[in-house]
Amino acid sequence: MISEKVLKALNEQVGKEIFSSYLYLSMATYFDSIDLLGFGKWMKVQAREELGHAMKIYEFIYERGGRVELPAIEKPQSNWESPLKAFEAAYNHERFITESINKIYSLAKEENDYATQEFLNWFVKEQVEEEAQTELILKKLQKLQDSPTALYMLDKEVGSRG
Ligand code: OFO
Repeated sequence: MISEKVLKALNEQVGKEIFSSYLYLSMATYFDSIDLLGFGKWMKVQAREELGHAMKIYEFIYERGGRVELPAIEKPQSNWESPLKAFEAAYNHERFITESINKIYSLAKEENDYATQEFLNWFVKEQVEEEAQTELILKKLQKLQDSPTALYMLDKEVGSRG
């Protein structure tokens, strides 16, 4: 059986992952609206991945005999000043999610909840990837220096994400 504290934190994390999905879908609408369809596609793939993260936690809660209670999801930002600003926001959001996963990990440790620690190992690794991939695109955007041709090329590159 899972402790109340860990259950509450995992439920909140389900909400955070769904919000991540919502935020990236909102970023997709922004990119599509400025005809950067490659970035738009990248964000749609990311939005789906985030729902997958939420569902992973959902299933774990039930496996441990808990019950999922979905929190309210806030309205995500819908416009950004530039593609660079959108990716800055995505990168910062991933750092926030990493911190949130780490906090649940610490809590599970305090509660001697070995199963949750083991489960969260996947997320700890995944967050390294999530931060690295958004940071890489962010760095590339920082180097563009307003070149429309370079932005077009980068749009093509990120749009090749499957
Ligand atoms: Fe779920 O990793 Fe991004 O937010």
